[in-house]
Amino acid sequence: MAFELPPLPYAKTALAAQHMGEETLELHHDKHHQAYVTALNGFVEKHAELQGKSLEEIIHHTHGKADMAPIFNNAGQHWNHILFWENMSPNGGKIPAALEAKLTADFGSVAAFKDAFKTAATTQFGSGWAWLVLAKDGKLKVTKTPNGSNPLATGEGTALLGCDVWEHSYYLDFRNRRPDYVVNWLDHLANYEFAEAAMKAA
Ligand code: MN3
Repeated sequence: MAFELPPLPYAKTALAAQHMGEETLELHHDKHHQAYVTALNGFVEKHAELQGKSLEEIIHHTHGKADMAPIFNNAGQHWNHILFWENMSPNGGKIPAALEAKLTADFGSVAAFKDAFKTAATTQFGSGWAWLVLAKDGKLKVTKTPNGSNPLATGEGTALLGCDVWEHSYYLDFRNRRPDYVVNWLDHLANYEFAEAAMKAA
């Protein structure tokens, strides 16, 4: 069965007050994410060994194989964006108690977590992602990945939050100011309730 673009979990105008405008969501979801899904389906059609595999299985199967890099990139980006849409909310920015306690325990403070996340997001050269993961040792960690990679592929842990730092995610709203986009994302867009639920489920 072909992979499909999931609908956004909110209206395209829902995040405008938090500085992610309708035009950004329209292009990012309807064009960029759709293009990854379309390309992935094209690869699956041509590669018998991918047929019947889940998205996660395709990511593991293609990760680190040079000849399968285009397939990995599109599968990774499909997985990353499914999470990204869920990782934002019109009521974003509010950190629930259990996650706040865990962030404080593992980073020293919520501010220290945000500093680490901002550093990861702004030092990812070129395109990529910044992540909050629950690592295998049970600690929360901040990581970054280039292009379409993610913590599922690298085995760095369970992804709780992923922030897209490709220019297409912020250029219309923030121009070249990636640091401002990231700070705003952490303070006003990030769905920490989703992150806390994912942490408890892991
Ligand atoms: Mn993107």
